Amino acid sequence: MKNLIKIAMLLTVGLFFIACTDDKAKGFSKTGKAGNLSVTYSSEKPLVVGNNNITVSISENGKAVTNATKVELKIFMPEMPGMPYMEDIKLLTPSGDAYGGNINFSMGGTWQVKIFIEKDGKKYKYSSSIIL
Ligand SMILES: [Cu+2]
Repeated sequence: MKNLIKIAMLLTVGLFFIACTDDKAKGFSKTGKAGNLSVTYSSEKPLVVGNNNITVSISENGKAVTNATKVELKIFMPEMPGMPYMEDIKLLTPSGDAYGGNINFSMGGTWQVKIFIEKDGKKYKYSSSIIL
């Protein structure tokens, strides 16, 4: 009986630990289409007001696109009553099979996200939005 209690306690502590670490590890990721390209933008950490390290991975027919000539990330918030238009634009740099860069969300709210991709002389645009 004592052993059963011990096992139950260990399991409880173990599950609690897993739940906590899982929560901390939970970053951000969103996927969509830009023409025939599949685009994912993600962050290892949850998105925050301020600086965020964003990774953009692109694939075509299930294969990673590593030869894009340009990958640009733009975030903006339209003008609102009492608030000017805000934006941040970054040219992303190749990093492994993806493209990375830093983007700054200057405040909480809904941000429009655009990713402009140029590849083999063609231009693609991915549109998304996030709520901070
Ligand atoms: Cu605003």
